[in-house]
Amino acid sequence: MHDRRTILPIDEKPSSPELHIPEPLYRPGDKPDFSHIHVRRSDNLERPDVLVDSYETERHAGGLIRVMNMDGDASGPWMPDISADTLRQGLRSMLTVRLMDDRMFAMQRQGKLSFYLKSRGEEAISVAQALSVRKSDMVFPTYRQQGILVARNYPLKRMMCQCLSNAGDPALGRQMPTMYSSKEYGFFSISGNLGTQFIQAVGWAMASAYKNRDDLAMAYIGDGSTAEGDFHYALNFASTYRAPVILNIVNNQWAISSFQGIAGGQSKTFASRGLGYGLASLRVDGNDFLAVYAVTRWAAERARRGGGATVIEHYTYRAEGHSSSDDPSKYRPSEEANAWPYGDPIDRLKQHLIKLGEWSDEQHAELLEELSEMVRETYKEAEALGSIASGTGIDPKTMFEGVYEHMSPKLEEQAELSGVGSWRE
Ligand SMILES: Cc1ncc(C[n+]2csc(CCOP(=O)(O)OP(=O)(O)O)c2C)c(N)n1
Ligand SMILES: [Mg+2]
Repeated sequence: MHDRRTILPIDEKPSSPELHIPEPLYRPGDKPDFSHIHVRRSDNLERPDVLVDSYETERHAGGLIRVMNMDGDASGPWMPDISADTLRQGLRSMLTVRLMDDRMFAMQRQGKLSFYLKSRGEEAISVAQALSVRKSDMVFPTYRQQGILVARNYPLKRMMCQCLSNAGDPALGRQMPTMYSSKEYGFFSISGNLGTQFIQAVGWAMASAYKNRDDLAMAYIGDGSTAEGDFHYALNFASTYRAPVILNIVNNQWAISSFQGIAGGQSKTFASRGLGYGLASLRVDGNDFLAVYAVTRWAAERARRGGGATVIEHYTYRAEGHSSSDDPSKYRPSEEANAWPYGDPIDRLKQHLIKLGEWSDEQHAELLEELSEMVRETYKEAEALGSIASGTGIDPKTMFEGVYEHMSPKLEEQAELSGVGSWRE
């Protein structure tokens, strides 16, 4: 049922049992060619009633829901009802994320922060989804959805301070950079342990339903992390208890240096996994802002009307290295991101707005300048509060506080030995 053209083809035709080790199509030095991925306007996938039986979404799980073509024209059954103002707001948030990512990555290279993770190429997913659910809905993100905080107007300076592990960091340097957390903004603490957020989100959604609330949870997982047990436990519980949760799989083709085939992506789409658990499952062009917005609205309405969870696979491409600790030139051709047939999400939304007569190249250039200046100035203010290069300004004593009501004797001993003080009576 699924569209093989959008999955990496299996070239070899085995004649006897042999261990299949999936290999990406291209390695450094190869010329990437994705012409086997046939980019159509859409797969003529209808927009079913939100309370449709899950098996009615089989074609949606195997195909690809799209609204915009590569020239920025938008049409079809999934065309969302969205104002030009909201689209411009989305564009602004996506650009802010990209500029902030570039700035923070550069500062990591200068030794001001220990680590950074960019989301280049994936900004439409976090931003469009943040705009398509309510602020009271709880998000359980991975480290690549900084766009949700930006779209929810979380202070950029606070994000930067967390990355700098300085006195303005709400986590007081206890978390890794980019692992944000904010109850007020409905942004559950990011966990470095992959996969955990899926089960946490389902549990939160079950509690929401138990209390007869119509708040939903929105969870994220990467293609690679779907190979973990947590992914499957979460789908099973979500299905059994009809939890109001949106289960997003961000298939950006890579899990650090492992390509998505290693997580089983060569034989079946990631969205199709939801069908086996009786969950509505949709696969969407993750670089198409309008399509991401539309499928999320559909899934949110389904959840709020008692239809339970939806699995959404966002088909996209991680346009840069995994993190500041990664060197992608070791395992994939450097031109691969440019060869990706679904383009860049920011360019595509910009093009669409221009086609609508709601934007221009001049306005875009002005916005870029305004946001670059804002990011630069905000960073300066953040760095003035300290960094790992100049001193974080955080009292080392805080390392031992805020976790346990009563410190264990072992911790007390460690605190004393490290010279930060004594908690003993
Ligand atoms: C349980 C666990 N296993 C392994 C890791 C190391 N690790 C961190 S990120 C990553 C790759 C994840 O890839 P994917 O799920 O596709 O997400 P992406 O980074 O592409 O968004 C790995 C293996 C980890 N943090 N936690
Ligand atoms: Mg990935």
